[in-house]
Amino acid sequence: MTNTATESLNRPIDVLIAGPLHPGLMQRLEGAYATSRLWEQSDSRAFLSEHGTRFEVLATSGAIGADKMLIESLPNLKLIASFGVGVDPIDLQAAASRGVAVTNTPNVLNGCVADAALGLLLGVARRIAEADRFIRAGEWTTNKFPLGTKIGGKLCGIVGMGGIGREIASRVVACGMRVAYYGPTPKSDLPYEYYGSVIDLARVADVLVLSLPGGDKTRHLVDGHVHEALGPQGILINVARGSVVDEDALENALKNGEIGGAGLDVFANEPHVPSSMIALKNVLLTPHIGSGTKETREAMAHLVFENIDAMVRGLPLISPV
Ligand code: 8YV
Repeated sequence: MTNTATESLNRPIDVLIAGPLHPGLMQRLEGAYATSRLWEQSDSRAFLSEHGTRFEVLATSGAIGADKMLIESLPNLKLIASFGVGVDPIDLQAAASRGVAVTNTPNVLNGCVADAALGLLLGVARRIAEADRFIRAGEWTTNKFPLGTKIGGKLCGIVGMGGIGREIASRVVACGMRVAYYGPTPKSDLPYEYYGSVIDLARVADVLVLSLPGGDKTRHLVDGHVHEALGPQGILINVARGSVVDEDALENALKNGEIGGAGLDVFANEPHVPSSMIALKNVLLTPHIGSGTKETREAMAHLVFENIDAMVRGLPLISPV
């Protein structure tokens, strides 16, 4: 437990850090507040029952989350400040029923997640990782590398047209693609064609890019029927959440040539990726790096800190969920 001088606040406050966060954020929190690192406690349950009443703020992330048990073991909790835009591992209902506010880090990561989606799209269509392996294996001197797929002129179907989806749209348009999208409601300010179901969008799309929130409502939204609709030349890109895709069905679709290829940054059981998926040639895999640039992670860390600071000062939260 560290009790240190405060950076900029009106009253002492205890912050519980749920798990290892961005190092700069932890340093800043530990400099400004009385903090405890939950994951370093030898018996976290015993720690929470002894000290749970102290904490008004829980700092967590979209990977670590906050379940009902944790929220209920902090009776004076006022704010869950999460690092990341996705809040699917946070029990929002448990937080709301206890009057606990939740903040996340939207918008600051839109550009980098969209860059990662475009990288995966080009990587799959132009077989970039495969081409790199081809040279390293010394194959160029004896073989011709197989042709890729042109993305210009093709239709990119975006599932989830929030801040990230919009950034993906502008990037693929710059590559000469056409755009259509699916989401809960059409957006009147966008020139792209709207589809009322994922399967209808998959039928017309050459590439389907997933940039929607995870959680119960979107679980396995992309199943075997959607793969079939996307078709044998189709490419699936997922920068959203692994839970959105039926991973077994996707593996079968890739194996049987029901879809052409996939670029995946997120998985059902991170950080574990099934070895059967790793063995497939027509899939490009990255370890959840969508927001993973120094600049964006710093901006996310700053926003977490600013939300906590706003709560402490009694000011409106900057990015409430
Ligand atoms: C983060 C993310 O890597 O923002 C999100 O929802 O998935 C990523 O930006 C993650 O949440 C941080 O742990």
